[in-house]
Amino acid sequence: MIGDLIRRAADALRSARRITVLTGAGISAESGVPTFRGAEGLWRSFRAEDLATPEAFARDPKLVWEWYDWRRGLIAKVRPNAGHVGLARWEARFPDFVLITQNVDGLHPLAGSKAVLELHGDIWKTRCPAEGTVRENKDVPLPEIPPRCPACGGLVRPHIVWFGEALDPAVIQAAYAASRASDVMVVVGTSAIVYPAAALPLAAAEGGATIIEINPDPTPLSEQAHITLRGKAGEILPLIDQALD
Ligand code: BJW
Repeated sequence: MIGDLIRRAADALRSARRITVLTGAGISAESGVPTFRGAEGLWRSFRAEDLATPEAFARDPKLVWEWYDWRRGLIAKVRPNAGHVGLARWEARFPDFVLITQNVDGLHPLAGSKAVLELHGDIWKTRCPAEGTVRENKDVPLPEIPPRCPACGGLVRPHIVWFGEALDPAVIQAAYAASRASDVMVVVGTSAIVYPAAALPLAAAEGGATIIEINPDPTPLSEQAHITLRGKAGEILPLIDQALD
């Protein structure tokens, strides 16, 4: 049964001209990065309102940065898994391929993906709200919490899109354009409830794309998916890759 679905997914990919992939926290789960929702998700132990909103940062920047410092320490220890590596291979294999991720962990680039649309930012960058300057910062742990801008001395924030904040217009526009134009969209490891990311597969479906979902659990997208592969990204993506050869 799963073999038939893998073959159908591989056939769809082989005959597609434009392929778009949208990933979420689930693709990094097998690397050891916690997801947000679900039994062991971050939102079980932490309140998003206290940590992932601009209001939370204005109220208590130290608390917010301590949480990010902890997550950065955790992510620094892990490696990309077979799912990330499989998608990096697809970028090299398919001439018209776009990878969109909601993840901020940087594991796609680390696996070798070169062009990644990072919808929600990058945990390895800081932004100075006063100057708008974005800087790479890979210090683990951070030597000073909260960290300060080396130029103006003001507080910097994580370069991450929090709830209630707009996504970078250039990034979300590119993501919509790729989604609408795609013949196949593969949606991997996302609960598909956070907007506007969750609207991308819907835009792809409206544009006539075949939607393939890879997730061990059902999501609000599952009913609209044409091919549903119930399983872990690190197992399913290599199987599709083998079926493509
Ligand atoms: C596996 C697996 C394995 C497990 N293999 N799979 C429309 C309707 C309702 C609400 C809204 C709406 N439009 C906007 C909103 C508000 C809000 C929103 O969507 N809220 C919903 C929760 C209802 N959206 C926003 O606020 C966005 N901003 C916005 O819309 O601004 C408008 C605006 C315009 C102009 C001016 C100003 C404002 C911003 C959203 C930012 C989201 N940020 C976060 C937190 C960042 C913090 C951080 O990382 O440090 O990003 S939320 C969190 O959720 C994180 C993720 O990227 C995002 C998505 O989560 P994801 O990736 O789907 O993970 P999980 O945990 O939910 O799911 C994991 C999945 O993996 C599960 O399905 C598992 O089964 C699966 N899985 N193991 C494969 N091995």
